[in-house]
Amino acid sequence: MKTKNLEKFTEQGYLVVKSALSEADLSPLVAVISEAVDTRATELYNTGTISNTYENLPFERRWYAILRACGRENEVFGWHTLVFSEALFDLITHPKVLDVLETLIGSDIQFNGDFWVRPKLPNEKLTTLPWHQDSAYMPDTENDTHLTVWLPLVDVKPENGALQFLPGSHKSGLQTYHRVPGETFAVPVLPPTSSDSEIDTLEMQKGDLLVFNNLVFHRSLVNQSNIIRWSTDFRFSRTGTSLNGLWHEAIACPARVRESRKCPTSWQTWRTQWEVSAHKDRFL
Ligand SMILES: O=C(O)CCC(=O)C(=O)O
Repeated sequence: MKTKNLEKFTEQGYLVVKSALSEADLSPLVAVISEAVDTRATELYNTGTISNTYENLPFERRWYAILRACGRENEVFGWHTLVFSEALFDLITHPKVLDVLETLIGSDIQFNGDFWVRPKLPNEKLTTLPWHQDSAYMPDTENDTHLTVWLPLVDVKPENGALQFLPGSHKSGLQTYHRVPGETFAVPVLPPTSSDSEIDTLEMQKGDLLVFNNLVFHRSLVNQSNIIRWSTDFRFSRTGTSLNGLWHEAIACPARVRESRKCPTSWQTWRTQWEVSAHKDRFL
């Protein structure tokens, strides 16, 4: 499994591991998100902004119903502070997640501090991301390996905002990017040339794990369904890889050490790092 994973990842720049996590592994984070939604619904109800808290709607529908009732369908790129929790830490440092990473980068692994929970709303422009390489948005990272672990919290199909990849596109290195008026994200000056047949559209079930590197081209399709495509993602690298003053460096921590193959960082330690950093004031 180790060699096969590595071969595929080296060739493609990404890898999907089916059924890597169980319902029980994911449910504590889903509970944290649901609680954040419930808190916000109660606040909006108490201020008279909404007349229904939609508490009977399922996870994949409730937040969208609340936003629609407020007249605010376009929300934010992702949630950060709202989901900061022990459940999140436990998932980031979950042995099943780190076991997959270990097959790719060895057993000295650092969590880079970068995490998001993404409520990708129906027909939302902000979260419909163009072709990009992550190093385009992470200065001075292109000569190192930075891995994103991406976990769907609902089943993902092309209709509800799947990710697409261009296999092997990492091999040409980081392209030049520029800003286009009206676009939120910088885009490659020369967009990747590929016929549609080369594009890999990833259908994923809840429990599957996707890992991709910082140079592979990928994009996020528009969510054309009427449910929220909830997902979460975290970034990692080999311990000691420079984070070059990246915005999340202050909440980076060791996630696995070779000797014990255990996580040497406790939730309490990570929470203290968070509390002294400016992160909680920076993002939703
Ligand atoms: O979750 C998404 O829709 C986009 C994720 C992505 O492109 C990234 O993490 O670089």
